[in-house]
Amino acid sequence: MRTTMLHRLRVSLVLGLLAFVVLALTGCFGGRPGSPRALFRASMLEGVIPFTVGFDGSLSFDPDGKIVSYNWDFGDDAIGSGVMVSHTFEDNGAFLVQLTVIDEHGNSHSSPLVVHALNPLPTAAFSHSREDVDFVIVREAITFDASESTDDEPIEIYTWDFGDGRTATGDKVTHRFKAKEGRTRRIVTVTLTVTDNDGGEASTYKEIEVVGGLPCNRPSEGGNS
Ligand SMILES: [Ca+2]
Repeated sequence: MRTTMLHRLRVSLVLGLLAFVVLALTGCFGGRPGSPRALFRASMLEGVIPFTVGFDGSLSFDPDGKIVSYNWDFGDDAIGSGVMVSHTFEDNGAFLVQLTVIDEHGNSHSSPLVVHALNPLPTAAFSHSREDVDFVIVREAITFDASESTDDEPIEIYTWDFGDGRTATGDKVTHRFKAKEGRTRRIVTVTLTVTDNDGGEASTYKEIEVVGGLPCNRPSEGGNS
């Protein structure tokens, strides 16, 4: 009798375990019965534009059937289809990429993932009209030209600091360094800062020797020139 009871207990345990496995395989634990699951990975989650990301949706599965379509929304008005796709992000921003899988019964499921597309920063560079000599003369009109600066899109703001308390804006500006009493040679630092349309900034500077002082018995020059 004892052997029969043990046998029944074993059979019950085996049947219970089998039922558990079947339920797990059919996805009947949690979630909507019959729904597929969208799962995917990306080759990278962040990059400087333009950059291409590979997406792999092969981790997706359907517990009681098969997935018949893989649809991608890249979050930047572009879409795609297929188990494995790639997409090039051309604009900077945070993009919500979504994979939607559909099974043969029309059940669907979506999963999201965020890709960060970064703005390329500008580079700042300038020259001036007296590069041919090592110095500039006071009150001489010097042209500063920032057109060597670069960015992936047109630079929006050029800001100059002439190191003498005065500033200016514009890609090409003219500046006259004032004379200072008692100083016939001095070094000024001219700084250019460029700002792109996404707020990205870059700066560069040059040290320039300014030669010439005030004529005798003349006070320091004032006002802008
Ligand atoms: Ca830029």
